[in-house]
Amino acid sequence: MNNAPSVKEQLEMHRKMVATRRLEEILGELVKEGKTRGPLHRCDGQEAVGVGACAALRTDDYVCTTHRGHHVYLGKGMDPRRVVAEIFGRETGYCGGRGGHMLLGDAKTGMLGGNAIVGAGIPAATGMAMSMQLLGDDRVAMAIFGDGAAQTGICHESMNMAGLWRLPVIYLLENNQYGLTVRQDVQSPVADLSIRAQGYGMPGEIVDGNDADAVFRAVADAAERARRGDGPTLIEAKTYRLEGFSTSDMGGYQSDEEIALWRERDPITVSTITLIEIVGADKLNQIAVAAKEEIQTAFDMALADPLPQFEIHGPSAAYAGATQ
Ligand SMILES: Cc1ncc(C[n+]2csc(CCOP(=O)(O)OP(=O)(O)O)c2C)c(N)n1
Ligand SMILES: [Mg+2]
Repeated sequence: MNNAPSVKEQLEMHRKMVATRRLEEILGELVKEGKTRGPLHRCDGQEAVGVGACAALRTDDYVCTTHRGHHVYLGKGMDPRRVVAEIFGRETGYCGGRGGHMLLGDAKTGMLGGNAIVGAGIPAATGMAMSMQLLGDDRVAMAIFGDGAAQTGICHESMNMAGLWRLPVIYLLENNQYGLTVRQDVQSPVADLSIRAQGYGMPGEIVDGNDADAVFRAVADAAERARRGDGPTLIEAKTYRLEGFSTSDMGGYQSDEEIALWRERDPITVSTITLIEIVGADKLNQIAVAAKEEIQTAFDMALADPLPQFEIHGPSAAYAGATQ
């Protein structure tokens, strides 16, 4: 199959990766200043997975992601201002400020949810694919999930069912090498989790998760297969979590050499090297400046937005106004 992205699509992926990185950087700064509630899970280094995968799908295709989903939110076309507003609990956020950074969703862009329950997006996307099959339409569902989530029982049950019923679902395993502080080789007896696909009667493949073009091609091929009724695919995107598990991670379990090696293969560097040959440095620079400005504006606007008003009834009313 020949589903390579066009130059226009490559540039749009580059823009969204730069925007996601800036979002993560600003969030990191605000966490240090104590301006967020609770820790956040940053996706620095993994942008090519969410952005590349969503670029290969249609708006009406459904995607479920994880607790580390900012690249997927922007990748699927959500408005950065409303994403930031949700992270900061504002009324203008996608879920009226009730969801927070792990639980954003938006039916219009087909982003049917991040999820704080590890592995929970896998059966959700499988069920969505089942409804698409029953409705007889040509949409696909995609679950993006981590290497830790791949070890859950529900992952096995979902893939088994999808293989049996040839559901139009794409399982995109975002293997960032760690589940919390546990390395993947301590979690699993096999190095390449994609080989499990054979046991579910579906194709399995490994892609370079730091190369947005490679992720795009693999997901576009899988979507084509699913739309013509040939069932699910398991794609394992090998990548790396550059900023630790969460903003409260004390570190110490990832070696400096390992981090340095992956920093050299930063997805934005990979995409810059490809695109500089095609469009030149000036054009890329303009795209980066505009993307960063868009994110700064999103923060400026969202943080000025109002908090939701709650009416508290019953016994909790006694605590209304208590500081947290
Ligand atoms: C069902 C469930 N079990 C445990 C947790 C606690 N937990 C949160 S993230 C995480 C690790 C997830 O690892 P992985 O799937 O590889 O995702 P990553 O954080 O690497 O993106 C765990 C165990 C949880 N949120 N939900
Ligand atoms: Mg992981």
